[in-house]
This record gives sequence, C-alpha cells and structure tokens, in this order.
Amino acid sequence: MTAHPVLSKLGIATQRSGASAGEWLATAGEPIASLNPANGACLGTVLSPGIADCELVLARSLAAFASWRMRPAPQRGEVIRQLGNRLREHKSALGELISLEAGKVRSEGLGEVQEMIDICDFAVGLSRQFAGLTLQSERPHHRMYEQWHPLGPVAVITAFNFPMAVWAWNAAIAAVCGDTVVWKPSPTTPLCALAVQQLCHDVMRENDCLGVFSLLVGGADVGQWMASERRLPLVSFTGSTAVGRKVAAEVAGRLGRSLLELGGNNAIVVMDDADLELAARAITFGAVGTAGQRCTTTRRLFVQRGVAKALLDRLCAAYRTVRAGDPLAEGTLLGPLVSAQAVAQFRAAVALAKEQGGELLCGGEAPDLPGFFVQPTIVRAPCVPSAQDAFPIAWEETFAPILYAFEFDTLDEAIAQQNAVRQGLSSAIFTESLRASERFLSAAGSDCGIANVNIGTSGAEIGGAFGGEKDTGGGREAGSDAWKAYMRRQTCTINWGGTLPLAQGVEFPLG
Ligand code: UN1
Repeated sequence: MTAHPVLSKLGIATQRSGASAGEWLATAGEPIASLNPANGACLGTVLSPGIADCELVLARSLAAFASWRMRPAPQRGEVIRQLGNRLREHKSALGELISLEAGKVRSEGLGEVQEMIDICDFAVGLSRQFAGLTLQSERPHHRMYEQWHPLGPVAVITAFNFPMAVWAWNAAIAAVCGDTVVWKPSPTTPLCALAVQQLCHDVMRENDCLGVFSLLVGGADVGQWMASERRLPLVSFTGSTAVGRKVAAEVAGRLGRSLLELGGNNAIVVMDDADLELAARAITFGAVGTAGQRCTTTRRLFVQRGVAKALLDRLCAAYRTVRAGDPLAEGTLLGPLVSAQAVAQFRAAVALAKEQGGELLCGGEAPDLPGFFVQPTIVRAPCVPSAQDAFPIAWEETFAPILYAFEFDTLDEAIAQQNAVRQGLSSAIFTESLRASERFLSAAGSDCGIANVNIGTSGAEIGGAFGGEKDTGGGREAGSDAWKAYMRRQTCTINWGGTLPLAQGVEFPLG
C-alpha cells in the first residue's frame, strides 16, 4: 500500500510503531488500522504497545522528568515556543491529516491545528507567570508563602474528535509546568498522534530533552494500565462519561488525581427578542459543525413560543444548504461520522426519538454511501409538561448531528429544562435583553462550565478554562488558571528569627 502523500510530508509514511519516548520503539502489541471515514479506505496501520513497552516508556518519562523539572520554567517555555513554530510550519499538512483521519472539513481541521498553536503561545507566556501567594505569618520573624512544583509524568488520554488539540491543551501546559507527558490517543486516530509525536521528536532532540513527550497508541488495556499506575500522578481523560467514571474510580482508588472532560448535552435558549439570524447561524454551526461530534455540540434547542415557527423554518432552510461530502473538497460543511458504529448510533437515536413522540423536521437518514455519512437532523420534541420523562432520548449524548427542539413560555422554565440533564458542559442564550442574559448567567441560571450570550455552545477559545460540571466531570483544561491542575502546591514557612514561637500560642518549654 502506498502511503498518502500527507504522511510523507509529515515524515511518518513508513512509521508503524505506536510507542515512543523520544524515539520510536519496536512494539510488541496488536496492529491498529486507521480508516478514512469519508470512504472507508485504510490510511495505514500502527502497532500498539504491549504493557512491557508501556513500562519502558514510563521509565524514560520518569528519567526525563528528573532533569526537566529543574530546567527554569521560561526555558521550558522556549521549547514550547519552538513546538508552536513547528506546528505553524506544518499547519496545512496537519490539518489535512485531521480531515483524512477524523473526517473534519478542511477549515475545522486547520482550526484544530490553530488551537494547538494558540495553546503553545499561551503556555509560553504562562511559563513566566506561575506565581504563588505571599501569606501573613502569625509568628514574628516568619515568612510564609506558597510555591508550585511539577507533578511528574502526566497521562493524557484523548478522544478521536479532537485528535491533536486536546493533547496540546494538556501537553503544552503540563510541559511548561515541568511535567513530562505520556499520551494515549484514541486508537481511531493513530496517525494524527504519530504526526504530532514526530514533530515533538525534532523539538526534543534539538533541545536536549528527549522523553518529555511520549506516546502509547493503544486501546483500553493501555488506558487501564495508566489509570492504575501510581507513577502517573495525574490522569487527564477526555471521552465518554461511562469510561470517565471508571477512570476516575480507578485513579481515586490509588488517591491519584484525575482531570475529566466527559460528555456534554449542550443547549441553546432562544428568547422571543433574539436576533434570529444570529441564532440560526450559531445553532447550525453548533449542531452540524464537526458532524455533531464535539463535546460542545449543540444538542438541544429551547425556543420561546413566539418565535418557534420562524426559527425552526429558518433552521430547516439553513440545514438544506449544508453541503455534505468529501471533507477536503471546497464548500463541504458536513463530513462523515467517524465510524460505521457511529452511523448505527445515529440511526438508533432517530428511531427512538420518533418512537418517543418526536417529529422529524429535517434529515433523519443515513445515505447508503461508502463513507459514514448522515443527514443533519432536527427533531421537534413532543409537547408534554415533563419532557424529561416523555422524551428521554434528548437526555442522552449521541455523537451525531441531531438537534432536539423544545418550545417554552418563560425563561425560568427554559433554564430549568436546560439544567435538567445529567451533563453540564456548555450552554448559550440568544436575547437582546440584559435582564434575560444576566438571569441566565446568574447563580440561579445555567449550571454549565461554559455559559455564552449571543454565541453558540461550541468553538471555545483556549484562553478560558475549558470543562464542565456534573457528569461532564468537573475538570478544567487550557487557559485561565487551569495550569494549577498540573502542579502541586507547597506551603512554606521560614523562620528568620532566633527563637521558635509556636503557632496558636502553644507553649512547649524544655528543661
Ligand atoms: C471537544 O469536543 O472535546 O469548544 C473539545 C470547542 C473546542 C473544543 C472542543 N474548542 O468546541
């Protein structure tokens, strides 16, 4: 099989090892095939690591950590600056590979690479800003402060839908914090991981820090090993709530830390006074973009009764203009789902929605094509007092472009319904009313980790902390002070006087 030209461009045309600790290792595990979801063709095969390979990678990661943690943070930042530049140079090839392997349309593939570049820039700046507090000691001639130290090798387990960027959110921040990173990507998108790791090899070699970034392209056995491995003090996991729950329990059992980015079931609330053009654009991008396979995808719409017909008509018209097909072709807005199984889940969800009284407003079909394509779909939820009991399908996260539309009368009702699901990632309101938007953003408003006004639920910038509440797992990654998850806090008290006063006035006189 001749390798796709983009693999040659990225230097991985003949690469088959799925394990690296700075250089590719001979691996002993099962082969993993990478499929192009737009046509089902095999893009390449990667050999997964066995547990002995995992042990070797971890040993090298630990060895690299011993010196990396002592390199001044701004110098670690310099390495990430170079990585960001490498990503800039290869942006177009990396974006194309994301489109080939994950099925994202070209602009979204490139956007994902940009997200990596952005987080590198952010991490470079951050590397000069890790700051701890100076605190007031109650004892004379004592100084108290806190400082932040690196944790050790960090496990990063990522999903197929952001096959590069979620690694970058974790890896760029962890690396400037002084941690090393052991990455287990989704076995559905192994080549994306290989390409990124190959770029890391060059950067690490040139900066004499081999082992800071390692890779283990494996399945659930590798994930299980990571969760139970005490020498991985932090496990960052992105994926389903069901698997995240298991990872969290396993990591908690050894009192390790986990950082969870799990399922979302994100909603947009549209008030009667909203700019419907803006809302329709945002809902279409949120629900149809990435073929509905973002954790931030808009899955539920709550529209106030006065504008329900107008908005749904607009949406159905917009959906009809969405061109599906080859993700790399000019003008395509909807690529394939990631697998045949995802198409089966789409079909099952549409069937259940109809069975539970939903009315199909548009889409609903999975055309019989070689790739894993489905139609963007809107289902009107049945009008019942408690939609949760009557329409349980809308309480599930199906990774497909299906939007469930609900009508409501009052904002309080919409907020209550929006918050009624188990997940709590992203949310948005469209309104021109200050009162309505502030109510939505208040402590009694949206219960999600992300709450937006007049923009959709997906496409967050890296500068904010990203993550959500409840079944979404509570983790925060990327910007703001998310770096604190990758470090340990140390409280230090220094006595620079000549006596030993005890705190709380305790006396302990000796002879
Ligand atoms: C994900 O779907 O796992 O906010 C992450 C967004 C992207 C990240 C999504 N920046 O949609």
